[in-house]
Amino acid sequence: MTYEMILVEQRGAVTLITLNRPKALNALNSQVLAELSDAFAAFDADPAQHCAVLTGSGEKAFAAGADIKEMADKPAADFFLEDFFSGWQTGVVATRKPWIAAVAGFALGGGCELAMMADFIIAADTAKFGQPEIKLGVAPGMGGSQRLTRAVGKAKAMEMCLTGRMMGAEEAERSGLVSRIVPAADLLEEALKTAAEIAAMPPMAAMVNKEMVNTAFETGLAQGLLTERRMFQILTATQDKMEGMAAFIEKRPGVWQGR
Ligand code: CO8
Repeated sequence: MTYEMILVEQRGAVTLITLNRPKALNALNSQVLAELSDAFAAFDADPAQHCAVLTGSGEKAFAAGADIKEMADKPAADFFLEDFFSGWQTGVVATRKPWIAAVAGFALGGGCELAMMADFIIAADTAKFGQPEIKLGVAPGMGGSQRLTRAVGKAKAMEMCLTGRMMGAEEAERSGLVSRIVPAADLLEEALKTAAEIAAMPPMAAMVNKEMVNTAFETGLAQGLLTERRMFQILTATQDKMEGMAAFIEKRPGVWQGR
């Protein structure tokens, strides 16, 4: 697939995906979704790629939301019949390998929701998160009301959804929405460095750790603890577990097979 709205490059074992519609503040339309879905599927399928970073082009925005111009005249029945926005679940959230959102500037509406689809968010000090859909007469449609509430709790999520107010980087870190804040000039370098660190881990263990933490986010404690134990037990059957423990005992770095 030829990409027009995103850029994809490989930096060693890290795939860097950049939303590339800076004039529209990287607004997310159907073509962006199709291209992102293709890029994430290629990343997941490539045995040499182990972590990805998604970021926005331009300093102003990660993404200013779903493309309002694409939705403005669309009949309601089409939204329903196309199951509009469901492709984000199958095309982006379904990615099995770990990926990081590197957010500078606006992450609004679908942009905030896309960032929250990542395994974690590293924010520039310029980042601003918000769910302003109410001002357009609608509501979040790509997970905002659900993931934001789980991430920052009911009080802040409710206030943000009901007023559309934005949350700056410091409040986002304090509230648990982002893992950490870095100066805007260092954002990409820091995100790529963290991704490279993850990419150097035993790959199956990285995928399982991702699945476990997501299970904590998405299910109850009893189910989560059972899943964790079973996944842990399954990982003990991997060559990388034998290698990892032998390497520790022999005081040398592990060499991973990815199985
Ligand atoms: N969609 C399309 N185009 C956009 C979007 C967007 N979400 N955001 C910005 N743009 C475009 C502008 O139209 C403008 O284009 P042009 O130059 O051709 O007029 C260009 O980007 C630059 O934007 P501004 O001139 O507005 O830049 P400012 O610096 O003045 O303002 C803001 C920046 C505050 C970010 C402002 O652009 C803004 O408020 N954008 C919209 C934010 C928003 O409301 N996002 C939520 C969108 S809805 C959504 O994401 C989920 C909807 C769920 C609906 C479910 C339906 C079933």
